[in-house]
Amino acid sequence: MSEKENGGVSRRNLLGTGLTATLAATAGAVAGGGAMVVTHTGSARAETDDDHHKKALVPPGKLDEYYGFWSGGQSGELRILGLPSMRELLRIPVFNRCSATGWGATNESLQVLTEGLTPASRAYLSSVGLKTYQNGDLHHPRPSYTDGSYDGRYVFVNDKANTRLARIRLDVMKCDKITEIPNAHSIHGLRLQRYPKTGYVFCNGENRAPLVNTGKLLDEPKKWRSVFSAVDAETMQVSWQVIVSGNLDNNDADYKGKYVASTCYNSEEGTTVAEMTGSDKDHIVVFNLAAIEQAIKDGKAEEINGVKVLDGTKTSQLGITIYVPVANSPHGCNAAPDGKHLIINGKLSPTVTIFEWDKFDDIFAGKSKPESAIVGNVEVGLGPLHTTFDGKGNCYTSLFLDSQVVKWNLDDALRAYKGEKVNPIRQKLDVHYQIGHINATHGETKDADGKWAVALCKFSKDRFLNVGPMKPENDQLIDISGDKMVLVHDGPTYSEPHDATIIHASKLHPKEVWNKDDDFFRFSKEWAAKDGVKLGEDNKVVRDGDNVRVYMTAAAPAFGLANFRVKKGDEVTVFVTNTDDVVDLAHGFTIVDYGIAMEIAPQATASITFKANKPGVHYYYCQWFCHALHMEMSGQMLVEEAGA
Ligand code: CUK
Ligand code: CUA
Repeated sequence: MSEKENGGVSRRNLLGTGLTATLAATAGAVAGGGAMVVTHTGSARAETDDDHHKKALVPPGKLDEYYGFWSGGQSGELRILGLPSMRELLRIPVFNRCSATGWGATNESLQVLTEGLTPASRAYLSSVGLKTYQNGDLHHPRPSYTDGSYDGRYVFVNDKANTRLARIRLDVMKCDKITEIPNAHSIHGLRLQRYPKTGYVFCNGENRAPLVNTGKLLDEPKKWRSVFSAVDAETMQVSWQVIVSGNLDNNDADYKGKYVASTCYNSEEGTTVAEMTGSDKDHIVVFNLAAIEQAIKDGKAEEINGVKVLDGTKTSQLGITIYVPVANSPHGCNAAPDGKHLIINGKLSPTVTIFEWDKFDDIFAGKSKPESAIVGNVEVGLGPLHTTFDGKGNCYTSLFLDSQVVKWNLDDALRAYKGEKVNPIRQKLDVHYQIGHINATHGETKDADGKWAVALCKFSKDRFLNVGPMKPENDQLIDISGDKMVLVHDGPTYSEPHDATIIHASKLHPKEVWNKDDDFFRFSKEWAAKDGVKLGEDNKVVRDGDNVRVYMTAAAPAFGLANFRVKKGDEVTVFVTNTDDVVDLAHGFTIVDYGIAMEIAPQATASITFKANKPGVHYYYCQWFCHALHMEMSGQMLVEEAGA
């Protein structure tokens, strides 16, 4: 590395960073010069931007300190990034179809994708020749909690496009449950119960629609409803729902397990932009969990589509919700890690409004007015969307219109609201461009550690090579560990991360290989049991009328069956078990000219069902490079003409 590439940083400081490559280069230079000049160690020097870039550098072979769970937006997938390197580590297909893994085509994935559909959707999909939806719009990945800390069990994600909630198992990084939420329309805001644990998953039905939505009330939008849902995190069944006035955008839960709050940008209950932004006030709605559970027990709920639904509108007498007016069109809703405060982001208003959770006690008890929960209001800049936290009393709010992140101090904001002459604003940092979410390391837990924040920018414009009219998004990494925020990395991403949550690597311990008896393989296990076949041992073709079940192993570099023979018109299910017990030794199974492909990770079984309607010799091959003889890992499906 030349002196110029070092950016003028002295040898002493390079040593201080502890980068082995640099160290070696420096040692060489020292030896060449014939003198040991490692002096001044420990002397103070202001950090430069260059130092920050180096902090984010993860040299080859070194591991990241954090896992980031990245929303894939309209791509429908979840992604795992390593931080601070911002390297993409894995894509987890959820609502999308995946060519590599066969997600959406394998029986295992179809079980997950279909079992939670509502009867109405199942009927609709089958009428158009589909088993499940082919797309999704995944905005909010949220890891499960125990007592306000990440517990490493699951990540939950919403589907705004097709009103679903999905769960990803963190031990194997696979989606294992998807539930379509009845009575709601478009799940947007999604947050989890923090205390005592997750518990409930809170899902905001963003759009107002007729309840029940079967073709009536088409021209009476005032009678349409937005519905809030609580889903049981273990069973993934809807526990209860609450009808609200207005609509539901983003939500968050407190740290005591008592309340959930949600923003509403359409208190007008309009259907056009002009109507929805007509009034200069909207509101937040606060849900009282104990009161809701009591009302359900007391039989106050109406059962709609198999779910207990309560009236939580402004005119309800149940005492389960309160409505607090805030400035027009609020968006983000973020519980601070101090456990006491809730930040509502103004969007159309250049302000954030601070609430104190405990004040809701007296409001629900009828002892004080809803507005009494407001304990601060800060003018932060234009287009505040979301806020994250460093655990040291500072808040970081994204400003969509200003393309900035504003750092402000919570205590100072509370004091300023009481009339003291303090300015809570600490710094504004340009980001590129039009930032949506911002999220800091552990910022949504009581373990917020104030190290890094990611700014998820909607526009990248000129930040990357021009790739035509569609540009990548730009996820920027910000060092928030010092007094000043410093931008350290530009990260192009595919459409469209709305949000990300970041977990320290010490919190997660994914398996290296599958447990071959995992319940994820229940489809294959059940069929194998019926057919008297030992998965992973037997290689066998079972004919059962027109149904043919082909069981085979995959052990590098060969499939257990060199070929199998079926007849045109047969319904064929191929079960492949990867018997290799070696880290990272995945196999695949692709049938040429049949549109069939799936992944089989170490010790996994995957299966896929199709009609053998095309006679001929069709090679199957392993599409995951697994061995020096990977190219040879193939066989033939021989499809006879019917009656042959
Ligand atoms: S929302 Cu996209 S920027 Cu769906 Cu969390 Cu705010
Ligand atoms: Cu097995 Cu490539």
